[in-house]
Amino acid sequence: MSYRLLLSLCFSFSMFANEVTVSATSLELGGNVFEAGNVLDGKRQTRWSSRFEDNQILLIEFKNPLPAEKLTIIWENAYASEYMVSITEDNKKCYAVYGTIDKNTNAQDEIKLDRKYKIKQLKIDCLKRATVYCFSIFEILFDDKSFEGTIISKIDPSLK
Ligand SMILES: [Ca+2]
Repeated sequence: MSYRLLLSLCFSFSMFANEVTVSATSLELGGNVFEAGNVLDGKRQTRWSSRFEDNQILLIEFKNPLPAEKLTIIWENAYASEYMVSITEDNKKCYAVYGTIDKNTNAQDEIKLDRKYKIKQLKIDCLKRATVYCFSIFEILFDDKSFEGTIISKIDPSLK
């Protein structure tokens, strides 16, 4: 393969590769071990974990909108008994797509959306903890698939 061809292949790959920023209002003590981006890294053993307080937010922002009509949230034992999920497609209109006030098991939640969304932002408002510990999510899937691309993790206590 010629150097020029390789270069153009790399260039076109980078044009299509997606990038995501995952922000959380807090992390459990232990810092980066529990960073927010762990919910999209495709590994079932890594997780985001908040500090041990109610009302935490996880915000996922895709550089290129990700089309999906089903979300799967894989909770750790420390799940949310009350939480809400919302989506924006164009950073303007916000769609509340799911909410529960009586989740009583850490079983994964499979959320079928009412249509296919071009997800620009996905926000999970974790309102009430099921345990005295944190909110913790192993992985989030889109149409049963893991995200593929670059992941940036952030802590942003000012998220609303
Ligand atoms: Ca993970």
